[in-house]
Amino acid sequence: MPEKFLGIDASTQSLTAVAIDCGGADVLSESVNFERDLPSYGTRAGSVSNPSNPLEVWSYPRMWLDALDLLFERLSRRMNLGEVSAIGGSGQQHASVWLSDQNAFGASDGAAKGALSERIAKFFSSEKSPIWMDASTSRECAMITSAAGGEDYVLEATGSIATERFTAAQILKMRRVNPDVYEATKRIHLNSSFICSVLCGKDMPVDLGDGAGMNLLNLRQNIWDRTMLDATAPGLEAKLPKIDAAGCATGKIAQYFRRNYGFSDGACVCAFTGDNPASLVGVGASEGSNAAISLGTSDTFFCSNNVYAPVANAHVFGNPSGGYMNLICFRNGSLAREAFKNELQVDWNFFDRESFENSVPKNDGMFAVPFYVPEISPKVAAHAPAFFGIKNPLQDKARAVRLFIEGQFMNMFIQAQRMRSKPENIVLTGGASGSDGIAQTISDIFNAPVFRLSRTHNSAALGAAMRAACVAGGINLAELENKFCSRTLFKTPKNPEVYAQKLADFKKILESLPGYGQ
Ligand code: XUL
Repeated sequence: MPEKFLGIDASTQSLTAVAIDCGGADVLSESVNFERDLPSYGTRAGSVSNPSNPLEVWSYPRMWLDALDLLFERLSRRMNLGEVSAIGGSGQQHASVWLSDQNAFGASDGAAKGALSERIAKFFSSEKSPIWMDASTSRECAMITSAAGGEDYVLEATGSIATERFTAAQILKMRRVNPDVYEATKRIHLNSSFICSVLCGKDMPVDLGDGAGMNLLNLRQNIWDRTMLDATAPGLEAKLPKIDAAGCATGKIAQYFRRNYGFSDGACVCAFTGDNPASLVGVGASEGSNAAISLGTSDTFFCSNNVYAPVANAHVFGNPSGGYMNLICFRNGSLAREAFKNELQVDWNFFDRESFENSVPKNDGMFAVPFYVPEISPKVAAHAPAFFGIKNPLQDKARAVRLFIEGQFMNMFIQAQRMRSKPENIVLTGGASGSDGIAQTISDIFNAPVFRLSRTHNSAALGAAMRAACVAGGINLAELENKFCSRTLFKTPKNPEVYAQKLADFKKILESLPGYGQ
């Protein structure tokens, strides 16, 4: 019975491996930080932005290759890589890698340790990879939408409206701005399928989880969408990898990794996915009515969903465990909470706990729209929080905090409902997930128990390792979740009835905001 599996997550800032031992429940992690460990590339937290146009953001695929060597070098000092049965993986979504030859990956054969980047970089038709932080393609989004026959078509076919960071807009921009690069390119990989192909020494497919982040994949039929291909660039289909529609494509690990890091001949590599779909698996939420809320710089809501229900300003991706996943990003997350805490001149203890102990949830006609910057979910113009039904909000600080947090999560609930998502369990992750007040408010608004993970690992890399154990090791997902994603109950609903009416009123307020949905 195969027991050891490796998950690799190629995120924006680092390359992380998580090894799981399904014999017991041991987990080992190792990571390479791009900025700290590979300073010669001059990235800040793994990316570079154009000083004369900060909307343009890229990274270097060559750096990712150097990181792969460094990661395996470090990992091989801590474990016997020969015992790994299969590798799964994930990558930051949307990033594209531009290659002049689809057979480039065989070039690692026979190379000595550390020579991966030198062998493969020769085949880059662009040394840069535009990444998800790039927002410079509004014009291309408008062009694609118009050529495809309108926003409704793009949304219905691909699960998202044309979106700046998505790969189609980045491809059209490359074709417009650097037509020579577009012409010279024979293969456009995603970060995920690129790293997977390197590990296999041959061209590997994209999966439905990451492929859905391109605005090119028809999510009803699981094929490249003819209309979207034509709306993006001529001859595009021939430049794209195949699609792993069944979610079970595997290859054998390339000779380079066997020879230099001791992987066994039989070790296989499963098609990689996006970091968000892999995280859905890694937090144990890819099956059943589970949702995860990640409270970070921006807040993210994601859940599995058997229904295909795309809406503007949220995304549908393939779920690695089958069906779909929904992802909604909220720009006004932790940064907004911090700005409001500073405005009130209170500390985190007051913001996270005391304010909730000194106020009660009430359906009293008082509301806060908690947006410091224009929000994307829903699309509204905003530059400061707005209060309704309360005259001097800043004088009752405890109530003001409660209203602010209620506003954030009533909005999240309303947006999730639009995607027909009504989770029965919620897993909280990220920096603010320890806040009692926030967790209780979420539990009341969603009328669902809120859990925290018992152990914290890189959830994308863990999810990728679990995928390898399922796909290549034939191990049951429920068994893996029991071992690696155990959760503890944090809060249960106490006041759900207060929010039933409050939510309906808050929805009307949102819809009346300037620029709503435009
Ligand atoms: C999702 C997105 C980000 C990246 C981060 O659409 O752009 O979450 O996947 O790596």
